[in-house]
Amino acid sequence: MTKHLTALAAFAATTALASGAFACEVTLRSSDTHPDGYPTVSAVQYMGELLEERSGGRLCVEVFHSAQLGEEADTIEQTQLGVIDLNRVSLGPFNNIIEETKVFSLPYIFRSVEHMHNVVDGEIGQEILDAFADHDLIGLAYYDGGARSFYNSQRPITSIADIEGMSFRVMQSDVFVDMVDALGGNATPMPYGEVYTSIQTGAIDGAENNWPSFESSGHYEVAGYYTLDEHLIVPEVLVMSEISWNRLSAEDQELVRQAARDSVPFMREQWQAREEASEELVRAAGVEIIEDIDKTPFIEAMVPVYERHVTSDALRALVTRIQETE
Ligand code: GTR
Repeated sequence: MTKHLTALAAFAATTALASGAFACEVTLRSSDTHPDGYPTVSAVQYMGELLEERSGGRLCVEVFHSAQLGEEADTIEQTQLGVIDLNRVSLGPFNNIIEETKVFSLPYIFRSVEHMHNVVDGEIGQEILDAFADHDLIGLAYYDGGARSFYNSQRPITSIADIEGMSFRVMQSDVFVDMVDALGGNATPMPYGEVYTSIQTGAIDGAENNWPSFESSGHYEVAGYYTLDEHLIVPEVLVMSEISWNRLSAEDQELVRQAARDSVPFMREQWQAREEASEELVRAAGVEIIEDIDKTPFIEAMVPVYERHVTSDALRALVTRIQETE
């Protein structure tokens, strides 16, 4: 009888597993502004696969891409409140909330993407992730966001003089407002989802972003000039709501942390491939690309931005350590 029951139970368990009835005790809802197939979206989906596999199907992730859960600044608040569990966002929109994140958002703070990797993969990167804990968030991992450059609908920008009087959308961070001001332009902080129409209707002249965002947002259709001044290399970040985090056991928290870490190399590969593909598509569409820009005057123009935002000994020390990192 017992034997019979055990066999039956085993059968039931197999069928239940196969039909997914035992799957996903916890489903973490994750937000992303980008469309399906974008490297950040794929990376969090991949992280979810790792998590599901390693938890025996108990812990799952569902990615709500294409800003289905809202624009970044709003989703950050929702994540702090525990309405959204996971959020993949640029570090930029955190600047006005978590002071330490400003150092990674300073123009030209990173000499190259490789330099950025060396910093975020090391102690400084971890210290800044840890700073999220004071703001109801758990910093899990950094993803790539390439280098950001200016694009506009009006004219080729070949030097700072061309920026004079032009208006650019920036992410909602005072650092970026001051950055555009320092170049003689007018900055308009606005949600990502409003940029296309704003350029199209002439409400603003342009914006700034990396190749994959310039392409996937369609902004290249309305802004025909892209100047590779590469003023920002802002990493992306994957954060979790502390409220959702505290609902997990210590073991499950570690599974989440590790899956996030393990999604980073996957993300970097995806990113590189997408950067190339996006660049190819934008060039083929006939956008005028202004390359070989002399960055020195741009870098020099950023002194007031540093003076304005690097205001404490702690921030100054972070900037020096970043600059000293190979
Ligand atoms: C993208 C970034 C997004 C978002 C967007 C923006 O490069 O991946 O998270 O911050 O830029 O400019 O709002």
